[in-house]
Amino acid sequence: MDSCLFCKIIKKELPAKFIFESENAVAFPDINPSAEVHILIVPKGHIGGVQDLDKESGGLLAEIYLVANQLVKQYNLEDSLYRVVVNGGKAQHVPHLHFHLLGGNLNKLV
Ligand code: DGP
Repeated sequence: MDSCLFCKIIKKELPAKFIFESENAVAFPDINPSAEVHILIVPKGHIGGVQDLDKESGGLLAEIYLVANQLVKQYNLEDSLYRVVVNGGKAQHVPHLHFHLLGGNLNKLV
């Protein structure tokens, strides 16, 4: 979607340091981190939010959680604290589905 911030990042029209990239997803650090590790895992295709998922979304969701699995290991979060958080509705500020991977000091919620 032309006006979407995360679509622009995915198309590399706006800067972000990709930690992970595959055919269907990217991961990059949150610009305003709420924890020591705060990474956004974002499907490349434009999906507004959880409310836009359907029965066809299962494969993509599995892929997203396998990216989270890989990053949890990469950042040694298994024995630390971590959360995978998805905001929606008025709690979601960027209207392109994304998964926050938060690790380390989890005092603040996103
Ligand atoms: P949410 O409230 O779940 O929609 O969170 C959106 C997150 O996106 C928020 O934690 C800040 C982050 N964010 C917003 N704009 C940018 C950006 O231009 N670059 C990066 N890396 N993160 C961004």
